[in-house]
Amino acid sequence: MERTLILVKPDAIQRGLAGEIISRLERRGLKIVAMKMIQMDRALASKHYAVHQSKPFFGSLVEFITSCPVIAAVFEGPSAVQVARRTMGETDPAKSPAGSIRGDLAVEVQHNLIHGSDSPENATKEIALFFNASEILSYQREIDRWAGYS
Ligand code: D4T
Repeated sequence: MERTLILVKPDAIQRGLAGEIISRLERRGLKIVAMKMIQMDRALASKHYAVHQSKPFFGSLVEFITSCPVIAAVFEGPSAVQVARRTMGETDPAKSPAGSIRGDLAVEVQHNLIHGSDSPENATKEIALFFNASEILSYQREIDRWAGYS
């Protein structure tokens, strides 16, 4: 079982696509184990995107991600990182296959609707940036029992 950090970005919130995006990840089979709406500040955005600090798009990326509230969530499931990334599509929506979130709903790289961790190691670090351990609630055992798996 793996966990990944998902951010539903400001463009998705403004366009009213949060439900659609969360729903696609849920329908794929990932379970929500934590979720909150937050206004990211520059400090958090800079930490989250530290790897891009030297890139020319860093400034506008931080402006964008702090421009309005985002939904931060932790999704859990087998190979959650890869499953979420495949469901999202490529970083550049223009290169994303139809059927993916970005391939169906976005056209430009900065406004690509959603963030998902790119490795289990980064997922652990990113989840710790946004959530305390006590905010992550796993209902998996109850869900499995309800579904007759245990
Ligand atoms: P995030 O991190 O938002 O899930 O995106 P990805 O993991 O898919 O892609 P990334 O880390 O390479 O890029 C982070 C973020 O920067 C924006 N971006 C990216 C941009 O505005 N201009 C660019 O040229 C690139 C490559 C989009 C996502």
